[in-house]
Amino acid sequence: MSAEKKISEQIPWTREEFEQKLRDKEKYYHIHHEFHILMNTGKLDKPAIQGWVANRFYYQTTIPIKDAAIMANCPDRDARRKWVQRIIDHDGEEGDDGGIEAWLQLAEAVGLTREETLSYEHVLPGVRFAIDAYLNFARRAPWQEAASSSLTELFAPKIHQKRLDKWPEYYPWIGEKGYSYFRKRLSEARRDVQHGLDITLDYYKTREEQERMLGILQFKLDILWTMLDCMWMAYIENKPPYHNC
Ligand code: AHQ
Repeated sequence: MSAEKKISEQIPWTREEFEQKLRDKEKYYHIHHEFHILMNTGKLDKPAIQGWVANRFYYQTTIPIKDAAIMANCPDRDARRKWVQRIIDHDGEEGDDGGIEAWLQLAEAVGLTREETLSYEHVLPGVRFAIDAYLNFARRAPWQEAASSSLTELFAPKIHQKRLDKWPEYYPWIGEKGYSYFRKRLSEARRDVQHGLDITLDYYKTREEQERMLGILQFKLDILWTMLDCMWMAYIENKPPYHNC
């Protein structure tokens, strides 16, 4: 390797360059997965929408547990004061039933019962493995690494807006109460991303550490993409695990 190339690979990116490297990962975001493309062009049938809602419920209920794992590893009081809001956003508090309840409203709005959604009976094995991998990473990783893995949400407001824009036209059978979760996340995701970015841009100092962060973000992008691969097999190919056994 030439001396110039080796040195250039050691110079840390500036905060602006590092942030741009993170944002350049948008091309791998699951909004580009064919399952979401079918969803947002009105080509999913009701069982596929119901399957997505039921499987994503396991993701939604895992998020606050993941965030509590980050809190448990975080000795920084100021960071915890901000991070705790994520748990409240999902679990709710007096006067606000929170995101998990809003997702149950979405489940009922697409024709699922609360009971079958809460039972996780529709959760596909691969979806469970992907989500459990995220939780287990957050439990073991340094809290800053786990915090920065949430930065796939850099790209989330656009995907929530797309559902709000497209679903009423393509899926008029979905009840209005199903939309509150997506509306709620538009502002919450933007606030979360600002805090996650501050932690990330401060924590990773050397070029090697910054490159590691890109790998962590890719790991989380892989989780989101893999979840939809499993749903594609089950609800588009109609080949869920053991379909032919
Ligand atoms: O509804 C979502 C949510 O609450 C979160 C928290 C955050 C995290 O901590 O990893 N990520 C996330 C995401 C949510 N919705 C996903 C979607 O497609 O609706 C996107 C997902 C993310 O981008 O990580």
